[in-house]
This record gives sequence, C-alpha cells and structure tokens, in this order.
Amino acid sequence: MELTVVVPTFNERDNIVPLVERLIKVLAGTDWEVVFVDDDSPDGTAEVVRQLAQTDRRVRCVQRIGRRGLASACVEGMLTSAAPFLAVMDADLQHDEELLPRMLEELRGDGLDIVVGSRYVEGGGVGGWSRLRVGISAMAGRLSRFVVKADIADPMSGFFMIRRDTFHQEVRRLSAQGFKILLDLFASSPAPLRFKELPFQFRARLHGESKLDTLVAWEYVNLLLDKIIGHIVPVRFLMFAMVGGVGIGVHLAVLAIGLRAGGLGFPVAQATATMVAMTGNFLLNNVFTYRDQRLRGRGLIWGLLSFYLVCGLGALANVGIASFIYHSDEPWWLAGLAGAVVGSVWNYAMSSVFTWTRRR
Ligand SMILES: Nc1nc2c(ncn2[C@@H]2O[C@H](COP(=O)(O)OP(=O)(O)O)[C@@H](O)[C@H]2O)c(=O)[nH]1
Ligand SMILES: [Mg+2]
Repeated sequence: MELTVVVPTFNERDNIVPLVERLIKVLAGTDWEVVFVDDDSPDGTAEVVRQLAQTDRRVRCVQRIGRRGLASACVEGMLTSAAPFLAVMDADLQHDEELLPRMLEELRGDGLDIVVGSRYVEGGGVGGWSRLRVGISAMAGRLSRFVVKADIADPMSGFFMIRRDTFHQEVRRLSAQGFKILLDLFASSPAPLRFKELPFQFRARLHGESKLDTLVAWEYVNLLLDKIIGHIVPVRFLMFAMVGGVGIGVHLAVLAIGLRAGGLGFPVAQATATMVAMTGNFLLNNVFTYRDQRLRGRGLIWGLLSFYLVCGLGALANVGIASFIYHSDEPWWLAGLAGAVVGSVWNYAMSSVFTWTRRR
C-alpha cells in the first residue's frame, strides 16, 4: 500500500461513485486505497460507500456518530492508514484528482514533507467564485500569517498529500478544530515543513451543496486562538465564559424589564431573568462553543434540562464558596468573584460531560 486518499464527507451521496471512478483512472499503477470519513450523513453517504466497498477492497468507510468537523474527520481518516503517503481531498470533485499522481511523484523523492494543491500560485485559480468569497478567502489567508511562518500561498487549501511519518510526528499537537486542517498542520509542526505547491483550478461542485456557512469564520477564529493561547487556557472555556458574560447582560435586561415594565415582584422577576439567561446561554453555547457537537431535536430538549440542572448546582457552589469567603472577613468583591469563578468552572466542566456528551 503506497497511498491512502482520505475524503471527509457530509451529505455527498451522489459524488462517491464519480470520485472513485476518477481515482481508479488517475491512480492506475499505484497501490492505493480511499477512506471516506462520514459524519453520519442523513442522505446515506456511508451506505453508498459500503456498497462500493463490498466489491472493491480499496474503498473503506469510517462512520462517526454524533460528531461533526472536517478537520477531525481528516485526522481520524489519516490515522486509519498504514501507507507511507496520505492525501486529503474533498468529495465534491472540486479538487483536481489529476494532481494526485504528480503529488505522489514529488513526495517519493526525499526532499519534501508535504505537497499542497494550491489555488493561488501561477496556474491555479478559483473559477466561478464571487468577489466576496475571493475577498474573504484572501483575508483569511492574511490572518493565518499570525500562526504560520511558512511562506505558503494557499494555507487554506483542503487538498494536499503528506508523508505519514510527518503527520504522526505532529498529530498530538493538532487542534483539529473546524475546517482548516492544512493550516493546522503547518502551524503545529515543530520544525518548518518542507513543502511545495502545485497549481490547480478549483472546480465547481458536482452534486450536493457546500457546508461552508457563515459560522465557518467563527471556527477559523477558534483555530487561530487555539494556536496562539490554547496552551494556556482552552479556547472552549474562553467561549463558554464569553457566553456567560453575555448571559449576565441578558439577565440584567430581563430583570429590569420585569421590575419596571412588567411590575413583577423581585423574586419572580429574578427567577424569570435566571431562566431566560440560562436558556439563552444554553442556545448560544450550543451554536458557538459546542458547534462540533451541536444538539438537535430531542437531544436539544434533554441537553437544556441537563444544563438547567448543572447551572443550578453551579449556582449553589457559587453562593456557598462566596459566603464562606465573605464570612472569613475577605472583601465582598473577592468573595463574589471567587464564587463566580468556581461556578463557571463547574458549569463548564459539568456541562461538557452531561450536556454536550458525545454519546448523544
Ligand atoms: N466528515 C465531515 N465532512 C465534512 C464536514 N463538513 C464538510 N465536510 C466535507 O468536506 C468537504 C469540503 O466541504 P464543502 O462543503 O465542499 O466546502 P467548500 O468546498 O469549501 O464549499 C466535502 O467533502 C464535505 O462533504 C463535516 O462536518 N464532517
Ligand atoms: Mg467543496
């Protein structure tokens, strides 16, 4: 086995067969396999892959349940491989498979760790992208300079081939968050990666639709933050704390409205504000902090109930600690702050176990 092509998929049913046909054609004469890593696509992508795998041992499927995330899918697909060379490409035929044999050729020599399919070197391009998307992509590329020192034209590319031993050297340092696995590889490498970029034309998607939505920008910021400060404090906790800050604003606003406009008594207004703030925090965390494990449908209801419970206990811990410190003759603000910190750490730790559990 010389080459494993890892293909992350989410709702790509109709692209599987055409992609494998093309791989068979361009990789003739090479000993290769393709691993599709599917995040339990509702359209049955994994089933299509398995059907193909029934008659072709080169095709394999890893199906992940209750998880989302392009970068982590790529990492886990690469970890299934024993081949010396690993390629990653999209399922939707936007990446030019003709490049694969040339990437392989480059890597077989001893001089390179990674070969990148690049849209931004001479001869490459993005075809029919809108100006807005070109602008956003260029902007993201400039931001990436904060974490990547290499002078690479297309650090956001999702199309590359890497030596397996290079990948294994840095796999434990990877953030594996969001969309940008290549950037992650470059930013996490202990020694500068020896790389080469080969141009290709980014084609239009064959079937299905893009999973890139506006929150991808958010994931990108997460990745950059993780690379910059992730070794000091987990970025997820920072997100959680930021949402908590928003929650305090929501709480005070609802309280004020309840007291002034609603004419409620203080306990009722405070209870209402607490419920609204907790619910709001839950929904915000579900979309931003735990985007990769987002709860839906019935899981959302159970998640909300468990979040109420976790936060209720967190509030008890908060008040208990704060009162204890206050009665030890420490200043009121220190007592209050200590209670709040203990409460938020509790809420964060417990909700990561009981609310956004991976099992759901
Ligand atoms: N396993 C997995 N694959 C994903 C996920 N999101 C996107 N993909 C796949 O990643 C590739 C690139 O996504 P795509 O929507 O085409 O992004 P675009 O080309 O930037 O518009 C495609 O093969 C998708 O099916 C995900 O959450 N999990
Ligand atoms: Mg695509």
